[in-house]
Amino acid sequence: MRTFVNNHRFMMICLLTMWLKTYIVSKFVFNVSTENILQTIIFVLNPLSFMFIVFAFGLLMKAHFQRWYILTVSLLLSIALYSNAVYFREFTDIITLPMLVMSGNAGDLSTSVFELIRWYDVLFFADVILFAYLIWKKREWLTVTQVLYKRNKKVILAFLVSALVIIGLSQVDRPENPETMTHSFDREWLVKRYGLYNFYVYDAFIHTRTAAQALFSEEDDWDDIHDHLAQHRAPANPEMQGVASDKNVVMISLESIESFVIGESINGEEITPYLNELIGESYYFPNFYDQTGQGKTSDAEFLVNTSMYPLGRGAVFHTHSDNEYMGLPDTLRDEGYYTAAFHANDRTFYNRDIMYENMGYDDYFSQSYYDIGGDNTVGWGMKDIEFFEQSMEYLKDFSEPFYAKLLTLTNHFPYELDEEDHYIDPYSSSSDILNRYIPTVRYTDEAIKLFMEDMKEAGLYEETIFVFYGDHYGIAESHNEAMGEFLGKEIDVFENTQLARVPLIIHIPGQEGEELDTVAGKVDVKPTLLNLLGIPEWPHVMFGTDLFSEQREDFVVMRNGTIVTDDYLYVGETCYEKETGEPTLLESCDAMRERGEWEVFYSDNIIYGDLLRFR
Ligand code: GP9
Ligand code: MN
Repeated sequence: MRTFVNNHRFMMICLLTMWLKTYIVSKFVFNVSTENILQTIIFVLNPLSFMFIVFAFGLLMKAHFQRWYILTVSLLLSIALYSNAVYFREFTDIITLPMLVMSGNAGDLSTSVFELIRWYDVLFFADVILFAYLIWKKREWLTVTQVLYKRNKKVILAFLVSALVIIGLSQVDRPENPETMTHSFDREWLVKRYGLYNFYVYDAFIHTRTAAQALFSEEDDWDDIHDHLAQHRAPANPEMQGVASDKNVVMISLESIESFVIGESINGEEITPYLNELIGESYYFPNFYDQTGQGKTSDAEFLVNTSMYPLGRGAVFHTHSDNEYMGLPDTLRDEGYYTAAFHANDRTFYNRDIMYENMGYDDYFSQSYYDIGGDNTVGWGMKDIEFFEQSMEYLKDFSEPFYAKLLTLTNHFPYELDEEDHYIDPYSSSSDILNRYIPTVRYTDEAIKLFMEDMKEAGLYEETIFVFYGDHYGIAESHNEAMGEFLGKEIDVFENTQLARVPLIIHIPGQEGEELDTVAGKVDVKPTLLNLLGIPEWPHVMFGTDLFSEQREDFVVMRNGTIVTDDYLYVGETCYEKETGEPTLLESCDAMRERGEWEVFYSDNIIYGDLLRFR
């Protein structure tokens, strides 16, 4: 043992430092808590299993290569740790492999990323910098020796066996019902159980498996899916059928707007005065939950246009843009509509250029269609008011009926806005993000008001139905303390789930509207719209149900595995009674959990298998 250490000082030092660093970061940054001593031991040892294998492989290399290999491995592991630490700070999620292809979006992300970086982050790399320095200065002392497998099998085997023992150990402490499908999208759970590095091994496995799925899928795969859909199908409301036949459809994605701002005031000033007024004469859904995954805005677009679930890993716009879909724009085009999307961002962002065409948009009015510059930009890009003004110039000339999808941008994290555009003062709480969020939401509200006035002026208002939806959460869980100050109550699991609600407003000029408290999500938008427009559901494959249906079950499943019905909440393997907010028997949630798991499972299967090509 001693000779081994003497011969491999460099490897031993790197291994021990990386292990310690991984433990500290995983424990404190990812906020992992363990429930018993066995879990703690597993958690502490976990990173070693991966590192033993990777470092053992290095031992076989010639000394010169080995030195660089160890340094590179340490650097790569540090990068993995650091990027996840930064991402987790705001989004309380782990970066998955398909998200790496999204890094093409990095240029536009810069405003968001800078907000998350701290000067002391350089400490994440202090050890690697030190190693590099030592290699240069203390090369003699930092021994590196090649291990010849033929002569020293035992050394290599010892490493591999130790790794296997650790992996085996993490299987000992299994929960009662280990392989629920929920776990495959509970990344925090996976990291706690298997460690960050092994998570990537698992993620790579899932990646390959799902990539292969399209090759082996066949028409028969539909049978079970049809059965599932038929079982939960609720007929659309006949009274609402066709009430908006041949009207134009304007759908507006409200960037990061959550339901908690609706109807709220600060110092007597409403945060969303226009939306509040509009809700008074619209159908409003206060129990409408965010079902997006890592593809955020684009996942929301996917949901409302396909009535299928976005994926649990990465953005479906990125990973499956070649698939066959039955997009809402496509359907409307068949009905004689002209279809267009408006968004003042680069056309390739989120692969929209490809996905929009795939889903059936005739045109995409992206960044280059707008006059952008001077003082009409802030944060991520063009300010909403100008965006709507300039969009209107195109929209006015559209042939009717049309389906126009407009995506706002100003209310995007980190919620920057010039003083002169503040229609309300920032909030004052412990979170700058929440404080700044209030004026940017208010600004978008103003932009919507002006747009609606323009629609009236252009004579288009009466002939159009409007759908507004909050695309996804705006204030991440990491700001729950400030959210507690805002709402004047503690944010427990129940309240946290309620905060996953985003507004859905369906405005049909000439109709009074009403508030409908059905529990729902974006997956329900497409069937609802089809019915309002008088378009038959068949042959559309839809996981949602008409929001006006008398027979619809109150039900929503989110991509983090949370499920909500009228009576229960199922969150993180606990079943809560909604009325009391208290945990109750897990059995009470069995039926909804089963439905939820199959829902996303089948939807994922359609996407991974590209099953719509068989239709
Ligand atoms: C980018 C915009 C914002 O074009 O839609 O995307 P997000 O970061 O909210 O997913
Ligand atoms: Mn968004």
